[in-house]
Amino acid sequence: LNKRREVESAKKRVSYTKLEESDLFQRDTYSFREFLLHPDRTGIIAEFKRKSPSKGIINDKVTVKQVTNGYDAAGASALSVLTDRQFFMGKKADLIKARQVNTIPVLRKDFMIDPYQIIEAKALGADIILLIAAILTPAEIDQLASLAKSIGLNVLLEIHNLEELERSINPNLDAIGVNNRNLADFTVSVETSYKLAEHIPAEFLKISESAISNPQTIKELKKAGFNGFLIGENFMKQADPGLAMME
Ligand code: IGP
Repeated sequence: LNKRREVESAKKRVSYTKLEESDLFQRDTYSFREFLLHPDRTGIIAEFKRKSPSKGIINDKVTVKQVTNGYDAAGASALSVLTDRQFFMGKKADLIKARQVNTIPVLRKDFMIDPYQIIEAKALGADIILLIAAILTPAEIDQLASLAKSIGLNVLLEIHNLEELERSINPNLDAIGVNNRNLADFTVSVETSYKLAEHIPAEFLKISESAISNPQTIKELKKAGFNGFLIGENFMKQADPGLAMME
């Protein structure tokens, strides 16, 4: 068993080294803050998502290049790309593609639970990683966030209630995202964002995630102090998501 463990950890070291030597890993990442607060950008983090557990297939007829170039042209501050295959029909190649054909920050949208995924995220071209408070202990969040910061990645922590916010907050985070969708039962309410806004300390960027479907909501979220708006389905369900964002 010990021998076996040695072999496994040697293998892991080799694959870590390979990731760290890749060109994408070596690049300097974009600053999430700079693009979110840029006066010529909308604050929208526009998502490429073919399928979701709550909606099934949303759009499987568009390409990463077509959609993300459209989002950039429409003023997106960042792109969000799902890499989870099982629930979202995403793949790692989607993230690499989004990075190669755009010059704005890209968020790796996945369920990150292991340091390996953080190293891998950078090697796939991500600028931002997502940590979900509901599935991680405060110690795990601290460990993953500090690893991410040490290699230049921006960290977005997703929360759904006050308890998750209070137990998870730490100085290695850049942004706090309030998910308006309850991952336990898929119900949505933008009220969740309004309720939690005042509890997020001023040094963190404030993001509202999910179920945002019109410009009026964005206006109101801005008034409540939000800097970023993560939008997926509302754009992706259109034949031309980039054009839908423009309108
Ligand atoms: C986008 P919507 O309702 O605009 O498609 O939501 C985004 O917030 C949602 O995809 C999301 C998500 C997540 C997906 C939020 N948190 C965590 C996967 C994992």
